Amino acid sequence: QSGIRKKLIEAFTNNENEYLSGQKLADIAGCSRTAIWKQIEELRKEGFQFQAVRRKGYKIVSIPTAMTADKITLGLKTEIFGRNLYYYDSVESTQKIASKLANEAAEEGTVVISEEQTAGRGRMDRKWHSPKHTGIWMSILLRPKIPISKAPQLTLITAVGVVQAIEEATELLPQIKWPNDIMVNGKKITGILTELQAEADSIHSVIIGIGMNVNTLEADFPEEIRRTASSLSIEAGRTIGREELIRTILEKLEKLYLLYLTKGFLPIKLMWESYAISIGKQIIARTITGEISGKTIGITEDGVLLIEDSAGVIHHIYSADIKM
Ligand code: BT5
Repeated sequence: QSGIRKKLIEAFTNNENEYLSGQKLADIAGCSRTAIWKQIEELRKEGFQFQAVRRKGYKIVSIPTAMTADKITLGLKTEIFGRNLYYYDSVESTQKIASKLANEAAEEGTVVISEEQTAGRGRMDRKWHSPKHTGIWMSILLRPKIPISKAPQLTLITAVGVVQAIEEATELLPQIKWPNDIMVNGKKITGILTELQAEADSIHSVIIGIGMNVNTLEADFPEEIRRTASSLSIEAGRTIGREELIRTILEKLEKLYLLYLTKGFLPIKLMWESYAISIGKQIIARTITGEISGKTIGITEDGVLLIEDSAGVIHHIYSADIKM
């Protein structure tokens, strides 16, 4: 296996701008085409990116580049966010590590980043696809002194920060789909997961998870999300440096978080609304108790979505998936 792998990498690096057919690669490596195909899938999982064209074969697009904790923190202009940073090559989920750190009294602003997650998760135990070297898989530990009922605001604050960071790093115009999706050209680029540990009504810690597809290629996405997901590189047509983007996200988020702690949610609500896609649109909200369809009329001070149905009844939506 490792012999095939070595010969494959050699063949691709010696023929950088050419397509190599499965048969040609099989000849070079002295194995079957199935073995080549399997090995290419393996390399893809590790962050190698290939372009596959029918009848021509494969071309290597990029080799994986790992970040380092130093390259991320160098030049980071924050006081709290990311001052304490844990960087991993591969983990099950950065959320899991961050919540363990929270219990070990890690300080506010602690950040956990991994090149890959083998069990990345979304809301309600859904899967979050996190292939190696292609994205930003990051969790931030916060300890805000706010009541539990206000915790959903943190998802909205994060969404605003992520949008601002993407706007600074690219020419793209990202939009927020309530509550936790960042979309570009109608496709999901980033998902946010806010998890909290609390006792009675006091928050012990909040872990904010951000999963951002940065340099993911279409082929990196599993079939079931290929039509709904995209990455910054696909939409912008170029590779985006992840380290700088992480710094920008942390800087934007810290500013918004401090603004929130001193001035409350209102200034953030206004920014959030200016980025929201779904306001004023006819949608279907799928909640745990059933579906509600109607027109979105905005969010409340607490970040709750308001939907007006055809009978004019206004529904408060605390948690749902939105279909437009
Ligand atoms: C989310 O959940 O969108 C929250 C995702 C949070 C991921 C971060 S990564 C760092 C931290 N560590 C973790 O383990 N998680 C956090 P939700 O709204 O439930 O959306 C999940 C759905 O998005 C899945 O069911 C798929 O349909 C789709 N999906 C999965 N992976 C995706 C990807 N990479 N890009 C776009 N869509 C994806």
